[in-house]
Amino acid sequence: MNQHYPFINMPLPYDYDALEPHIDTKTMMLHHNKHLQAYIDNLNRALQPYEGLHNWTLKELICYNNRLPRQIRIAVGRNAGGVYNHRFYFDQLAPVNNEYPIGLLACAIYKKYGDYEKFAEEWKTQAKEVFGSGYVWLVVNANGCLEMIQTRNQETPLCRNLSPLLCIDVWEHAYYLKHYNDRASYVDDWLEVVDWHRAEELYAKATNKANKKCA
Ligand code: MN3
Repeated sequence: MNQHYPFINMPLPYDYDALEPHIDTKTMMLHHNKHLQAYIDNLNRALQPYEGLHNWTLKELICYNNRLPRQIRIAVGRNAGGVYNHRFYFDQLAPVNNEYPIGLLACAIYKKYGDYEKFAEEWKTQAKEVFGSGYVWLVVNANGCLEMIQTRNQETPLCRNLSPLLCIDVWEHAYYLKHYNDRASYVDDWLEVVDWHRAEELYAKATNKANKKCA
């Protein structure tokens, strides 16, 4: 359901005010109801005249962008990326109080970064380094190892043999109403509402898929 045209904006898996006081209600409403909705509307609008594309999944639209009619490649690339990235962003957040990694993912994080604080510090450094609009992702690479990567605008880590576990949206609309220009304090707040259970599930799937243990 909702895997192909016409894409619809699914309700959040929690209330708009569920991430208070870390991420404020108004930001969540605008981010989901206006920003993500606009990506969905623009994607549907670009695809509407092309019936042959109506059963393409979001991932296909992103990864096989060069097979699309030339005149909609840019629009579909940007907007399908925006839909994928925002769905991922919202789905990984949770109002529950589980602010530390768990399970095998926790082991992998501590092995690579030393401890949670060092992981968080590196995450924050990466988030601050994104120039302009974009995201930072924690991914499992083809060797089964954790890696932090940055993507610009609405580019995604899909199609690159990477399995995303977490992403932080550092477009200003994700934090400006509450945090103004203080991206670092937004990162601190974001870390309080990460759904580490979901990240751990994604990690298990990703490492099975890579079929390799990170050396
Ligand atoms: Mn956004």
